Amino acid sequence: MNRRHRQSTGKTFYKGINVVTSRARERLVVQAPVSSSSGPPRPRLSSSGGGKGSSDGTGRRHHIRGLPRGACALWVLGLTGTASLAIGLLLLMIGADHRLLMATDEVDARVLSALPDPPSACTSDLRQRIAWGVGTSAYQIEGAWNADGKSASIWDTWAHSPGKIQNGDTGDVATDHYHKFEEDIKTMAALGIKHYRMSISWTRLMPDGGRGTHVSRAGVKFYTALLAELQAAGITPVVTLYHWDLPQSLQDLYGGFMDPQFVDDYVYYVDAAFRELGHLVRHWITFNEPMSICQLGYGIGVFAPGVEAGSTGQYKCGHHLLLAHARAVQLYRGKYQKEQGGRISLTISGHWGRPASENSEADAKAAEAYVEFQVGWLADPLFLGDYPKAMRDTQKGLPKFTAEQKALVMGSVDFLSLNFYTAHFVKAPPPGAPKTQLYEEALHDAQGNPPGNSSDVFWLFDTPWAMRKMLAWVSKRYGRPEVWVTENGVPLRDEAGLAVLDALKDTARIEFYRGYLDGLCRAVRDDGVNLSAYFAWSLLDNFEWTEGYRARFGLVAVDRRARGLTRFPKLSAYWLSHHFFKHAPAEIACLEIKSCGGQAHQHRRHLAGLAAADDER
Ligand code: PNW
Repeated sequence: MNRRHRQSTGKTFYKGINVVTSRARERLVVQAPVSSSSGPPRPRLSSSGGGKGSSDGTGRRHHIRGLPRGACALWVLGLTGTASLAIGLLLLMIGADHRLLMATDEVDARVLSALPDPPSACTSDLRQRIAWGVGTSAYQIEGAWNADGKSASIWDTWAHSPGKIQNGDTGDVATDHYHKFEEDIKTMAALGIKHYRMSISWTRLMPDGGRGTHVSRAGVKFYTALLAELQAAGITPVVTLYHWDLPQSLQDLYGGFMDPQFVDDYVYYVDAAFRELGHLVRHWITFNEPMSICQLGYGIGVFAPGVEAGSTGQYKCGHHLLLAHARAVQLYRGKYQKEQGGRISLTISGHWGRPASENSEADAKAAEAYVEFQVGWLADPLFLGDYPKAMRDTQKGLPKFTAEQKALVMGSVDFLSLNFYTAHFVKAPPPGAPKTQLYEEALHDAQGNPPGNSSDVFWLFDTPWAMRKMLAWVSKRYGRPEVWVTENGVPLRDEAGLAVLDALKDTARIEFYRGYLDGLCRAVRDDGVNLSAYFAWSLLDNFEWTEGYRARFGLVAVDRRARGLTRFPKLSAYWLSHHFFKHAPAEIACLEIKSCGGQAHQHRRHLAGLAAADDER
């Protein structure tokens, strides 16, 4: 994260970087329905004001009978250009929504010809071997912020404070997943999605937050219904216990993550989650992105709760977070793991560091330190037992682990969960910089070029090559652990502000996934990375933190202008569905048994193909 990060309503928000690709500007014209009737919208679709030249004299050449989802299915046809795929996907869609009816001769040839490439050849083998899924988080999608006894989290408070979020957006309603979860699960099932990373809202499950407080029956009822519905749809949940929505009461009481008391409150909360919901969950994540929580929330203060305590605050927060994580894992392993048969990890994040000058050794050294300071800060204690030496040697505010704490933290993940989005440039610190500064982060090189095409958030560039580098780095540093990529995705530069149906032909997002998945595949094939799972971020266009609803990471668009927050799968959803989601094995299991870490678990038995055969031998 760059220090220049400001809340996006601020003047320093990065604008004016290049548009992702010109392809993203291509747009289909969606026309009003031929006959208007009451009920849901029934759009017509054409590549360029279609409907003018009707082939059958009815003016219905491009008409899609049925709901807006019909428009998407039409693109699926074009995506592959093969009738068999079209029929397969149509059956899939029809199975999910009997109202969808269409015929192949209604497909506009111009739509067919404008569709993007298949994935790289490398991925054809990988796609059956690892789990593919999508991710969301509670505050970003649920809404119902104060329904049924839920209390305020720090993000409710932050979003309700004027000037913190672009456009004054809040998560009060979000995508209304609280009321629409059944529909969202149907959409996932229709797309062949078998793995879903979601989070639990602490204040929905335990409104008063801390030790000794009650568990909300309404909260348990909601998550039980959601998890049961997923199970019925054959979708495996991966559940994050904390995706940034700390109870406001704990922030008020003692400053949240800044106080060691946080550890006991967190453990009390997760105990309730394991007890109440553990029979429906076999994959747990304790915290999402400690880097974002601690640096943005307690270091520079641009995210809730907005504490500006600098690097000392950031490190203190990270320390308590790691201890809370390790205690939660200890609890899970001791009390629940045997009976529930699940696994647990913590989601790490970090940008790749690219030396600003390829030939500068000083920049290369700085770039290495940059990755160590982001990823190593939180992952080294989990795998190697302490903070990176470079940090211990230079960072005064970095707390020290006792021997007992080191033992507790080390080995406290059953696999490595990594969110990965982008690379930034890194330079050697300028002359005269303090000894504590080992690098300088930059969004441009000396020639003013960004590390890749820009997106709709200032910090994310399209750098597919960096996926491979980052995976290879963590794999090497931590001795080839089992790795899951738990987030990866992009908001397109010119997607913001588009009417929802105009945003569905997101070919630039397909190109993004195409590139990153090739990088991912090469990391497995050429660098021996032991990958088990990949989750695209995100299922839905949702509340993108300080960006509000402007930046859209979704595979499925949500029409915020229409009543009902209607969902419309984008072209990228169909592309990922066809090429990846529907090939995923039902279980998430380690690709190479011999190098799987963590506990012995039955997941290993479910391995398809090569890895299982290897294990038998
Ligand atoms: C992550 N940065 O957030 C979160 O896990 C998601 O909830 C979020 O929607 C997604 O990535 C996309 O942003 C980040 O400034 C937010 O570098 C900001 C940064 C990184 C990750």
